[in-house]
Order: sequence, then C-alpha cells, then structure tokens
Amino acid sequence: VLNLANKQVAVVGLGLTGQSCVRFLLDKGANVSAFDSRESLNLSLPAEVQVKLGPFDADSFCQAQLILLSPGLALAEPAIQAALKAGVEVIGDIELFARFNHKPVVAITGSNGKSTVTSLVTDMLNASGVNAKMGGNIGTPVLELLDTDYEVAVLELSSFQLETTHSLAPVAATVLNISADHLDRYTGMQAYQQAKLSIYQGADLCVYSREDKLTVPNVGGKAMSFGLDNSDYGMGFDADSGWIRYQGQPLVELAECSLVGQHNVLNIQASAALALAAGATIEGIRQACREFKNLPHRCELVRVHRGVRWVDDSKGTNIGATLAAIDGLRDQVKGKLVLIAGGDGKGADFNELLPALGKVDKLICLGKDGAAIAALKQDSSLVASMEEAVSLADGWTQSGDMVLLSPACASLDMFKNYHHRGQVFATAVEALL
Ligand code: UMA
Ligand code: ADP
Repeated sequence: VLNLANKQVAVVGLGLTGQSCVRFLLDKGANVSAFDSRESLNLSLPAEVQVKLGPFDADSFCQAQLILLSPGLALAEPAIQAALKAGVEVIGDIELFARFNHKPVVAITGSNGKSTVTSLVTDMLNASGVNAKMGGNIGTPVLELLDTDYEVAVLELSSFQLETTHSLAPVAATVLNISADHLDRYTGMQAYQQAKLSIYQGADLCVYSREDKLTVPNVGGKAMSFGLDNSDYGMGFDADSGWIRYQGQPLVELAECSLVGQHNVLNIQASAALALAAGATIEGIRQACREFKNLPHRCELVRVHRGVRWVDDSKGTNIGATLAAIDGLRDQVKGKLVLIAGGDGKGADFNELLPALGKVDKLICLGKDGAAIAALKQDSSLVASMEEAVSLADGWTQSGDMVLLSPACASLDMFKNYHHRGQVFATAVEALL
C-alpha cells in the first residue's frame, strides 16, 4: 500500500476522475495540487487544494512526488513526458484503487460491449448471493467503491485507463473484441491493442474471444475462450438448440434472454465466464440473463409510431458497434431500415462501414464527419441537426420500417455526451405527430 501522508501529489484533469482522486488523496493526508487544461470549469473542491486552470506547465508537474493522470489526457502530453523524465511516477485512478483494494476484481475491456458485460457480470454475481459493485469507465469512478461494502469489484476499463494501470491483478479479465476506435490518440491499431491486452497482466483467468484473434492473451496462465461455435471447451453456442454451453453442458437458453443479436450471444458467454471465476452459481447466471434489460442508448426501442420502430443506439460510438447493431437488427425488420449516423469519427476509416451500409435502405448523416459517411452511399442525405434527421426519416418511412440511430462516432462535436445525443433523438421522436 502506498503511503500518501504529506506526499506532494498533482492531480491532472479535473473531470469525474480527477475530482474523485482529489477527495481520496486529501482523505489520506496528501498535499494536493490540481490542474486542468480547460480555462473554465465548474468545480467545488476544498479550499486547501491549489487549483490551476489553463495550459499545463511542466515545472509544477516535475516538482510533484506523484501524478494522478485522468483518462481524458494522454501520457504523451509534453508536460507529463517532462515529469516522467524527471523521475516522477504517473498513475491513474485505477492504479490508485488497485493499491488500496483488497477484494477480488473482475476487469473488462474491449472496443464494444464493455458496459453490457460489466452490468451483466454484476447482476450474475448479485443473483448468486455475492455482493458485487461496478465502477470505472461505466461512470462511477473506482475510488468511490472503496467507501462502500463489496465482495467483488466489477470494473469497466478503457484503453486510456489501462495505460496508467499496472498492479490490478484481477481474478478474471477479458478483452471482448478489438476494432478501430480512438485512433486520434494512438499511433495505430497495434498501440491501441497493446493498451487493451495489458488488462491480462497478473490475471488469474484470461477470457478471450475465438471470433477475434486480436483478443488472445499475450501472457501465460489460465485462459478460457468464448465464441459462436459449439465448442466442448470453455464457452460456446449450439445454434440448433439455441443454448449457450459451458464445457459442453447447457448453461443458458438464449430464448429466455431479452438481449438480441449475435454480439450479445458473445457478451453473455463472456459475462458467464467472468462471473463463474468470481463465485457466481449457474442458477444466478440464468436468473440474471432472464431479468437483464438492455441498457439505455444500446439498441433501445424508444417509440413505435405509425408502425415504425425508432431505435436509439447512441452508444454506438465506433464502427464496430454500428456493424453489430445493424447485423443484430436487420433480420427483425420486415420493411426498410433507415440509419442515422455521423459525429466525431476519431480518425477511423469509414470504408469499414461499407458491408453494413449495403443492408441499409436510406442513410442520413450529421456532424463533423457526416459528409465522409454520406459519401459512401448513393442518395444519402446530410442534415444539420438531429431534429432534421428525425423529421426526414419520418417522411421517408411507413409501417414495418425501422429508424436506427447508431452514429459510429463520438458525440462531442454536437452534444455533451452519448447520453445527451440519445435524449435529443428520443425527444425529437416523441414530438412526431
Ligand atoms: N480534458 C481536458 N483537459 C483536462 C482534462 C480533461 O480538455 O485537463 C477533456 C478530455 O480530453 C475529455 C474530457 O475533458 O474530453 C473528459 O476527460 P476526463 O479525463 O476528465 O474524464 P472524466 O470526467 O474523468 O471521465 C472519465 C471517463 N472519460 C474519458 O475517459 C474521456 C469516463 O468515461 C468514465 O466514466 C469516468 O472517467 C469514470 O471512470 C466516458 C468515456 O467517454 C464514458 N470514455 C471513453 C469511451 O468509453 O469511449 C474512453
Ligand atoms: P461499450 O461500453 O464498450 O461502449 P456497450 O455495452 O455500451 O459497449 O454497447 C455499445 C454498443 O456497441 C451497443 O449498442 C451495440 O451496438 C455494440 N455492441 C455491444 N456489444 C458488442 C459486441 N460484443 N461486439 C460488437 N458490438 C457490440
């Protein structure tokens, strides 16, 4: 355990993560200074914390004994690099958590499916009588868990968080899948993959996908795989009977779960493998699958209006997510499928969307990279707002059709976050007469 008393600690980045770090560090007796590159922020930090907003200054970072870096900031930040060269240790909130936590941890990453799996694993454990709490990228900063009672911590981790984490040693860890994302912050796919694979470091069990060789562990030790084939080892799926199987034995009947689409067959398998490793029972796993409700903004049906289904997949923030949404939903649409997409593509190559765009009857685009996506399909439309997109889709559809918002992009060019984008969509859909 780290002794923080009277240590000079710089907290860099003052969003949810940074603010939780400040509170935790003060509580442990550290001398905290706090930094954010944004010029104006609405903060309510204790007066004893020195706050500096605006451009970072390497000198003050070099004087710290420890730096807590937020995930929204890159290690490549020049002032952080200067501090590292000066020998200052730089860690993130997950690493700080790891040094104080004594309970088993389940760790989850991947380009897509993280929040679904994190929630499902937590439900599976709780339904098995194990007190599990979730945190991390899903929205609750992990340090807040330390104040609560929990038997198992289930953590959703982004590649950014993993870059500053070294000693988590989870009882079970997974990389669910890897597809292009955040290429504006990585030098390429390999650097992004390496950040993700570091989740397996020190894990008792590594859970990976047979469908995606990029997820295969790069460490020795126990591993279990999941996939869409009917494997006798690990997790598998028997398409004839519709059962998910574990070591060749029936585990969960898909018809009993409300989650749809092949990607969710994989999500359920991964969740079950992780939950079993952390003490879940088969009955608990089944109960959680039966009761699980799709999370908001993940292929969520927001309204059926004049026979048209309006689906909010605002959390589809990269190409892989949108491909999965279209694959999962296309078979359920008798009529036409309209896709609303676009936003900040984070440096992705939109050509990867092409196979899915063939299954879409009409494409409506918006946002910073809207034009680049619109260029991929004939007769697509480019609009200036979500309201305009919804109104155009309304005029174009009839009973039996579906309108899907699955942007394949981040929302920050037009909205506060993906949740806000989904709300604006739902409000516009509700307003249709
Ligand atoms: N920022 C600055 N200057 C700073 C600090 C931050 O401009 O000095 C900007 C960042 O570039 C970013 C924004 O502020 O655009 C927020 O960054 P942050 O590090 O302050 O974020 P937090 O509020 O601490 O929230 C973070 C995660 N956000 C990011 O990684 C960007 C949240 O995940 C997570 O829920 C929270 O910690 C608790 O663990 C959100 C997210 O978008 C959902 N994650 C990305 C994703 O899922 O794709 C990785
Ligand atoms: P994350 O937390 O990684 O963003 P979510 O569980 O919130 O993932 O799901 C976001 C979207 O990603 C879903 O609405 C769906 O379109 C897609 N998705 C979910 N699971 C998978 C998966 N296993 N493979 C590919 N896409 C997925």
